[in-house]
Amino acid sequence: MITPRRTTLAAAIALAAVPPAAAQLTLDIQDYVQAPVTGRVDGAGSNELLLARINALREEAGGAKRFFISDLNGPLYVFDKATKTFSVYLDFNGNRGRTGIFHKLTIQQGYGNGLNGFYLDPDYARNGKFYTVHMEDPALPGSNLPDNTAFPALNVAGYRTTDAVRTPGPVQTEGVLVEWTDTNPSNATFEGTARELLRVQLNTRSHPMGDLIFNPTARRGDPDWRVLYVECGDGASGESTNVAIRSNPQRLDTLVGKILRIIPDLGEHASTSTVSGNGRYRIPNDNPFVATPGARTEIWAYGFRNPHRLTWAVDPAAPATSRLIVNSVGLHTWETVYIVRKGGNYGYGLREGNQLLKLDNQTAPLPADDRIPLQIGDTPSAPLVTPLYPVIQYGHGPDGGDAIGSGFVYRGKAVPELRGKYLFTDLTTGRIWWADYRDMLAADDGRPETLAAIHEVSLRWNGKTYDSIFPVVEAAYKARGGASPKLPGRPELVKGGRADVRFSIDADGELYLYSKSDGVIRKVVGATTTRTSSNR
Ligand SMILES: [Ca+2]
Ligand SMILES: [Ca+2]
Repeated sequence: MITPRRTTLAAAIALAAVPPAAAQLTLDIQDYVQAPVTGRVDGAGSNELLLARINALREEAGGAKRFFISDLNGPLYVFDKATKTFSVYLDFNGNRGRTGIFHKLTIQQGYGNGLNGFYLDPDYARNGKFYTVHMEDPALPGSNLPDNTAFPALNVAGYRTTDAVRTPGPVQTEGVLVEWTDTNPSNATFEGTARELLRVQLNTRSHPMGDLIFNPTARRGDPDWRVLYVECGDGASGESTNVAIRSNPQRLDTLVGKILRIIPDLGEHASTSTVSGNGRYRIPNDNPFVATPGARTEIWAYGFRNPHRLTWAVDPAAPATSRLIVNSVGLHTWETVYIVRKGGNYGYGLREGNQLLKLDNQTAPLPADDRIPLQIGDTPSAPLVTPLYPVIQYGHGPDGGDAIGSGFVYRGKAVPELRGKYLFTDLTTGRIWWADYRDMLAADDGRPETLAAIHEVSLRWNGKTYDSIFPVVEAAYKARGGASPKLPGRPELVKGGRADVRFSIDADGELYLYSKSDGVIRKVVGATTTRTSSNR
């Protein structure tokens, strides 16, 4: 029997999937720079055949001369904008036969393994600090201490690892959060020290730990100043047929399937926080579970599958509407964007998108009593909490995509057409959509059936217009010598291969697109809106 609520939900999904005829937005994109090839052009292997696994582009506050660009395969570059040259700032890849820092870095399998996360301290220009997350395979040979042979200015004396935070079930990898302090932040080389802050066990190579972000609106003296948000994927536990680990994203005594909030610098906010159990960072007193017995106090929000991209949406004209936004890759049905609330339970692996996720990993309508028991340890307990739902979702298949990439609310000056719009990518198809940020705020209403409408973007590159960036990436992959007949990626994906494209922003809020498949960074340089009589 179909309840009225289900009818409403179905209608809402249909509306979200097919927005009414609207203006067509076309982005003008230009090639910006090609990253050095760190993969293999011969088309062999899995991750190896991605030409350069660019995974972050960051710029220091007030910066104008350089970017920091990371490649999952190991290098962290300083990129000189004037000369368009890459300098290796650090190389994390110390696998057998490589000269980088970490012998146990794992890069071969799992889309997000390697140097996963990188973010500059908001005060980097003065304190030289930045933070990285990389993935280690404990079974790989060698020490898990950093090796400074190739980077002798990295002082490793006194570096100590931390005990990995236990995750129930088998362990394949560990996510490692490290704080780096460069004693001279103004040059393109690293000289200084490093400090391991946190090490988290993950059940598989999928859905790792990775993205990091500071609140860009926080200023010295604010509670969020230099407070770091870290996302940790569920290690594929939430879809596991092993019921012993399936509840890991819901369990408040684990760090997987969570967004964490910590104060990395032990000297910051000392009077309003406590030192973590491992003594390496601080826990803000206003974290939501500091008073919950048995809960990990680092947790800010929970119940995620692969919340691999974090961004702060900032409207300079309305700072109070700033929100932390997370994009999470779905299982079989829904790709999602969430507005992150303190202490929120985002439902996975008991919900996917705005639906119930059953033990057989199929989705179904929400139950009449839409509440989930709090879980600490093996057994669910009281109290019951109502999960929070996406503000954007799109389905898998020809009308949608496969795996959501990153997104940003545009706050730059160069392309006024984009102001107030949240633009995001689908990793595999290379499709790009936008949503009105006000619609996203409105959809953050506790009602699963209300979602922000999304509108597909077309792209203009080298004088031609495209429905997605996929053919642009494919052409560049081939032009750079890539020999694989199809872009890398599994055949069940919509187009057979992955454009693997994500947005990033510079310090001015201008948008860039980067792809692992072709290793090219492109810039959004303009946009036009044309009125259409029907949606494409
Ligand atoms: Ca330096
Ligand atoms: Ca809603």
